[in-house]
Order: sequence, then C-alpha cells, then structure tokens
Amino acid sequence: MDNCIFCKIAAKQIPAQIIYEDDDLLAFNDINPAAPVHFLIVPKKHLATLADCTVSDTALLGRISLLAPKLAQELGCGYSVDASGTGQGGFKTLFNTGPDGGQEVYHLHMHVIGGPRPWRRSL
Ligand code: DGP
Repeated sequence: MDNCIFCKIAAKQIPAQIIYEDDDLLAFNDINPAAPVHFLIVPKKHLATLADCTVSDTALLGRISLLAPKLAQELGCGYSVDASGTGQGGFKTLFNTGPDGGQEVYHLHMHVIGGPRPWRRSL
C-alpha cells in the first residue's frame, strides 16, 4: 500500500533490522525500542488495524501469536518453567489499535517486548 512504512519495509524499499521472514510474515526490530528486546511482527499483506481483521485472517493472527514466543526465545527473553514449577523470563505482547489505543503506524503489528527490567518506556 502506498505511503505505508511497514509495507515499504516488507518490500525492502526502506531498511530495517529484519529478524524473521517468510511468505506471509516479517519481524524486525522496533526503531525506538522500549526495552532491551523490542521487535514487531507484521503481516506482509496490508491490514490497517486489528479491528480490520476478519475471520479470513484467523490463521494469520494465529501464526503471529505463535511466532512471538519462538522469536522471543531466540532473542533471549523466552518464558520457561523450571523443575519446581516457577516461571522465568517472559515478554509482553500487544497490538495498539486506533488513536485511543496509541497506534501510530496503521499497518497491523504485534509488539514483542522483553529483557531485564526496568524498561525505558511503557507502551
Ligand atoms: P504503534 O504505536 O503501535 O503504531 O507503534 C509503532 C512502532 O513502530 C513504534 O514503536 C516505532 C516503530 N516504527 C515506526 N517507524 C518505524 C520504522 O521506520 N522502522 C522501524 N523499525 N520501526 C518503526
């Protein structure tokens, strides 16, 4: 889509630190990270917001959700449970939607944020 910065990143028209790519999804580091690990997972297809998704996007949204913990693990902020049952590590995921949701870029993206706290800014 014209003038969509994330479409341009997906089309390699502008650079980004890409950490994952397949036919449908792209993940890249946030340009203004809130925490030691902060990346975005976007569909290559242009969808403006979570509210624009339909049932036909269910698989895509599922794939985004499943990719988040996989990449978080690879980047050192995965979640695990030790032998005593205590959880360790972990990360935050969020979709900002619309102006009241704090959305700035109108191309669907999941933020994945992690690493040792305190984090530099909240989202
Ligand atoms: P949101 O408020 O949810 O729309 O967050 C948009 C995020 O996108 C924000 O944390 C900064 C990031 N961002 C904006 N422009 C660029 C860019 O050109 N490159 C990269 N890597 N990230 C960007």
